[in-house]
Amino acid sequence: MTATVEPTTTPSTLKVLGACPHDCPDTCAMVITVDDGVATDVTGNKAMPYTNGGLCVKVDHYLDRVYSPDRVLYPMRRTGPKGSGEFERITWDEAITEVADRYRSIIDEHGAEAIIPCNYLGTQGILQGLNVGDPFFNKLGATVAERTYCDSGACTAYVLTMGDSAGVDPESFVHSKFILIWAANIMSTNLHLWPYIAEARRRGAKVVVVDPVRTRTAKAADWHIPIRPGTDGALAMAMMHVIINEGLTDDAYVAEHTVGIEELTERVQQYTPEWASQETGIPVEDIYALAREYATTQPSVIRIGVAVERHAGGGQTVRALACLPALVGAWRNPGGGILQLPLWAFPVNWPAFMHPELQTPGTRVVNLYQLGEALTGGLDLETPLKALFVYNSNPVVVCPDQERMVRGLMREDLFTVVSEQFMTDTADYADIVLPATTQLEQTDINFSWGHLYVTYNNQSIAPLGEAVPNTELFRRLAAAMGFEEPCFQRSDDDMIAEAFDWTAPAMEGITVESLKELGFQRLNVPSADEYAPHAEGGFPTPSGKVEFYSSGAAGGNFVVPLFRQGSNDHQPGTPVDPLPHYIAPREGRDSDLAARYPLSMLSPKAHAFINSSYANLDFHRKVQKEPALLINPEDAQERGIETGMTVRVFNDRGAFTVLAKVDPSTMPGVTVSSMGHWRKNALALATPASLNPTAFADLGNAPTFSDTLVEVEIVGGAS
Ligand SMILES: Nc1nc2c(c(=O)[nH]1)N[C@H]1C(S)=C(S)[C@@H](COP(=O)(O)OP(=O)(O)OC[C@H]3O[C@@H](n4cnc5c(=O)[nH]c(N)nc54)[C@H](O)[C@@H]3O)O[C@H]1N2
Ligand SMILES: Nc1nc2c(c(=O)[nH]1)N[C@H]1C(S)=C(S)[C@@H](COP(=O)(O)OP(=O)(O)OC[C@H]3O[C@@H](n4cnc5c(=O)[nH]c(N)nc54)[C@H](O)[C@@H]3O)O[C@H]1N2
Ligand SMILES: [Mo]
Repeated sequence: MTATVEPTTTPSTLKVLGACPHDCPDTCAMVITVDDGVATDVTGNKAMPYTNGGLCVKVDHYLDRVYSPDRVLYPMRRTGPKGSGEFERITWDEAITEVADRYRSIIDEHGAEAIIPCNYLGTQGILQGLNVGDPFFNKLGATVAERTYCDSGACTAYVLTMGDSAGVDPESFVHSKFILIWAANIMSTNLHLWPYIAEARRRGAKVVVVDPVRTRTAKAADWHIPIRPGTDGALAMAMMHVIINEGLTDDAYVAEHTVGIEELTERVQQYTPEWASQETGIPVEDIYALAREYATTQPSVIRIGVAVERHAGGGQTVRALACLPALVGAWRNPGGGILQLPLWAFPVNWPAFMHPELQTPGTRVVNLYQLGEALTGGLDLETPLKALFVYNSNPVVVCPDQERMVRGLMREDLFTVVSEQFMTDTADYADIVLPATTQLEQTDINFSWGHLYVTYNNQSIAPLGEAVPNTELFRRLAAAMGFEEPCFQRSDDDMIAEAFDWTAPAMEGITVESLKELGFQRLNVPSADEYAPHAEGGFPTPSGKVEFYSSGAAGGNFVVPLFRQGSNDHQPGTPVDPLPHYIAPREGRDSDLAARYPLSMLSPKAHAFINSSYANLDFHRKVQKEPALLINPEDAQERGIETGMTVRVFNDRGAFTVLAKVDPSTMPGVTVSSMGHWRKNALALATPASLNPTAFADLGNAPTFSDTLVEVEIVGGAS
C-alpha cells in the first residue's frame, strides 16, 4: 500500500510519498510521516524539483484538516428543517438504499433528467476528481452538468488560437527577460512559480503585473500596472496596435508560423493606445512603454491567470494575449511564449473516466454556474430538478447568485445528497450526508495544470470513521442501482492502470510502479533549459500555425475540452468573429447599472484557503483574518467609510456585510473581497457570491465573477 523513502526511525514509523489533492497549479509532491497508523507530519517532498520540498500555508497544516474534530465521519440523515444542520447517524446500507430508492421513484415519476450532479474540484486527482461520478450519472441518464467555473473560456480561446500546446515550461521562466503576469496573484495562488521568477530577475529580467489590485505579487514586481477590471482586452489589442504599427514584429516568425497578419493589422488600427487609455485607466505612455518593452526584450513570457477570463470579453482577451508571443517571435527561445495550462501535455485517458458512451444522446445540459436558477424555475426547464447530488464542491459559496441558490436548496421537494469531509454551507441543506476521505486516506494519480510532472499519492492512513473515497462511493451507488458495466466494477488499481495513455511519448520511462516508488516524475519532454516547443512553429491548430485569424472561430468549430462535459460553448456551431476584438464589461462604467452601482467588486482567491476549503479551520481563518472589503481612499471618503467600520456591499442580486479596509492598494472604483469564507461564518449570513451574476462570458461559458457592480454603505461604526 505504501512506499517508503527513507530508513524508518523506528519500526513503526513510515514515510509515505503523497501528492497534494488541490485544484491549484502547483500540485506539490508530499511526504507523510505515519506513526503507528497515525499521520504525524506532512511536508513537501524535497526530491521534487519544481515544488522543491515546500508546501503552502494551507497544506502545511493538512493534518488540521484530516484530524479535525469537525470531520464528517458517518452517513447522516436530516432530522430538522432544511438548513438547520440537524442530522442523525445512519448506516451506509441505509444511506445508499435510501438514495437508490429515491432515485428510482424520481425516475419513474419525472424521468432521470430530474436528477442533476453538482461537482467540481475539491479533489483534483484523476481517480477522485472531476470525473469520478460521470459514468454513474451518464448511465443513470441524469441531466448533464456542464462545469465551466474555471478556465473554460480561456481554454477555448487559447486552443482556437494556438492549439492545445502546453506552452512555456514554468521552469524555463529563469531564461525569460520580460515576465508579464496578467491577472494572477502568483504569490498566493501559484507560489512555487515565484522562485523561478525571482531567479530570472537575478539574471536581469523585468517583472510586470497587470492587476487592478496591488497584490503581494504586484508589490514584489518591478512594475505594477493597475487596470480597470474587465478591460484587459483593450490593453492587449492596443499593445498589438503599437507592436504592428511600429514594426516591432518578428516578421520572419510571423510569416512562417502564423495565419492572418494582414487581417490582424487592419483590425488593430481601431484600438489606439489613446482609446485604450480611456478604457483601461492606464496612462497612454505606459501602454506604449509596455508594448515596446514586451516586444523588444526577448525572450518575453506572459503568464495568464484564470482571473483574466472572468468578464464579458474574457475569451477574446485571451485570444489577443495568445497572439502576442507569436507576433514578437517570443517562442524562438526557452522561456519565451505564454503559459496558460500545461495540463495539455499530459496524455490523460479522459474517456476511461467519463465514459461518455454511457450518456443517452440528447440528454439535456445545465451549466452549474446557473444552478441557482435551475433549482428555482429560472431556466424554464421542461422537467424540473427533483434531486441534486453534490460532491467535490461547495456550490453555496462558489456559485454566483447565492440567495437564489439557497432558495433552491431550501425546496422541500428537492432531494439533496452531499458527499463531504465537512458540514459546509451546502451540506447543511442536505437530506443525506455521506462521509468522504481526505487525500491521506485514499489513492490517486495527478496531472498538473502548473508544471510538467506526474505525481502519485500513495494512501498513507486508513480511512477515518466510515469515510470512503469518491471511487468507492460511486461503486456502492452503481451496485445499488444494478449497473453492471465493467467500468463500475473497477478497483482503484484498475483505474490507475487506465489513468494515462502509458504508450504516449510523454510517458516514456514512467510506469505505475516507478511513480509509486518516486512519488513524481517529469514527463518525457526536453529539459527546461532546452524547452522551446514552438521555436520551429508546430502549433497544434488546423493550420499548424498560430491563428490570428481563427478558422475554427469563423466556422463555429470550437474545441470542446472533453473533461468538462456539456457543450462548453453557449451556441456550438455558431460562428464567432475570427479576429480577436474587444468586448467591454457587461457591468462596466458605461452600463445602465453604473449610476446605481458605481463600484466594481472583485472576489479573488484567499491566500490561506483553497476556494472555500479550509475556511472552517481555526488556523487558516486566523491567517486569512476576518472577511473584509478593500476600498480605495477616494471611494471611502465619498461614503464616509473608515477602516474597521462594518459595511454592507449590495446590488440587485443580494448583499453581504463585512469590515471595511480603506487601502490604496486597490484602484479607485474597485473594491475587493476575497472568496472562500463560509456563509455561516459571515456577518449577515452572506458572502461575495450573493452579488455575482450568472451571465456567461463570450467564450466557453466562462463565469463573470469580475464583471460585478456594487454599492457600499456603512452599517456600523469602527470598533
Ligand atoms: N491560496 C489560494 N491559491 C489558489 C486558490 C485559492 O483559492 N487560494 N485557488 C486555485 C484556483 S481554483 C485557481 S483557478 C487559481 C486562480 O489563481 P489566479 O488566476 O491568481 O486567480 P485570482 O486570485 O482569482 O485572481 C488573480 C488576480 O486577478 C485580479 N483580477 C481580477 N479581475 C481582473 C481583471 O478583470 N483584470 C485583471 N488584469 N486582473 C483581475 C485579482 O485582483 C487578483 O489579484 O488559484 C489556485 N490557487
Ligand atoms: N466569487 C467567486 N467565486 C468563484 C471563484 C472566484 O474567483 N470568485 N472561482 C471559481 C473557481 S476558479 C473555482 S475552481 C471554483 C471552485 O469551486 P469548488 O471546486 O467547489 O471548491 P471548494 O470551495 O474548495 O469546494 C470543494 C469541496 O469539496 C470537498 N472535498 C474535497 N475533497 C473531497 C473528496 O475527496 N470527496 C468529496 N466528496 N468531497 C471533497 C471540500 O471539503 C470542499 O467543501 O470556485 C469558483 N467560484
Ligand atoms: Mo479555479
